[in-house]
Parts: sequence; C-alpha cells; structure tokens
Amino acid sequence: MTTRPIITLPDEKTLRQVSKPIAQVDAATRALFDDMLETMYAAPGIGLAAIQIGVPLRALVIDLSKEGEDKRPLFVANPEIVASSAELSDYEEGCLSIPDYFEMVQRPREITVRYRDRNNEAMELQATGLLATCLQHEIDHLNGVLFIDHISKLKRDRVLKKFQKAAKLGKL
Ligand code: GNR
Ligand code: NI
Repeated sequence: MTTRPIITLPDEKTLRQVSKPIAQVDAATRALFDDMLETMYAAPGIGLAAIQIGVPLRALVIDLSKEGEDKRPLFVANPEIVASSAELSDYEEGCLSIPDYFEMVQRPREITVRYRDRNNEAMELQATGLLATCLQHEIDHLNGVLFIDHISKLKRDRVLKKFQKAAKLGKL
C-alpha cells in the first residue's frame, strides 16, 4: 500500500477526464483500491475517486466511520445510479481536489447504486444521508464532474480563478 499525491485544481485536464470502466475487479484493481484507501485515510477524507490520484478508472472508496470506531471501507467499481429520489437534501460539501473550500450542494436525498465490489461481485446499495451525498460526489468524479459544478457559476468561476492564480504564483 502506498499513499499517492492527490491531484487538485487547477489541474482540470486530469480532473475533467471521464474515467473508463474496469473490465474485471482483479488483483491490480485491489492494489489500486488499497492505495486509494490509504491516500484517503492519510488526507484525511471520507471518499476518494481513482482520478484524484491520476488513474482514469471507474473506482471509488468511501469510509464514513468516525475516529476511534472500527474502519468500514466501501470499495466500489463501475457504479451506476439506478434510482434517485425526487426529494433533495442539502449538505455542505468539500473535496480533497479543491482544498479549503466548502459550499452547500443540493442532491437527491436517496439513491440506489449498482456496482462491483472488491471481489468483483455484483452489488446493490440503497443510501441516504451522508452516504448518498458522498456516493454522488464520487460518481461525479468518475464523470469529470466536481461539486463546484453544482453551485452558481459566479462562485464556481471565483474558485477556479483562485486556484489558477495560486498556481501561477507558485503557491500550489
Ligand atoms: O472528504 C470529503 N468530504 C466530503 C464532505 C462532504 C461531501 C463530500 C465529501 S467527499 C470528500 C473527499 C473527496 O474529495 N472525495 O472525492
Ligand atoms: Ni471530491
């Protein structure tokens, strides 16, 4: 297991890529999952998509366990949202690829996701609350979508500008 650097804005060339399906969850995929999990725990964060460490594959990890609790990692390959509630909920989101920026995002409150697990088994999961938010946030990453795409253009452009400027000044 290795911690890998997390790609941040302004690197939209990487973060905007649409990740490719995983043909089969095999040993190489499990090694990727392990690196992603270690990187996420070290950050620390509650979710991570493969593209955030520069790998354009449809894999994500989530762990919502609290400090001091037993860890509960969720390994997800090729997720598909097969149902979403009409009811929405608001959550203040952040992203390891957009450090130190938080904003309220509205998303479906409840979703059903089909995916392959760490053993390549077909799974289905129904989620609400933070898990539903986090799954949608990570699945967005697989499609090159960032949470700032769900806020106003004014706020999004302000964030993008800030990261572009910081990079130019050598502050990233
Ligand atoms: O660590 C993270 N916290 C978080 C908080 C609210 C909504 C979504 C997230 S995901 C984020 C880690 C991350 O950037 N995953 O892509
Ligand atoms: Ni993110």
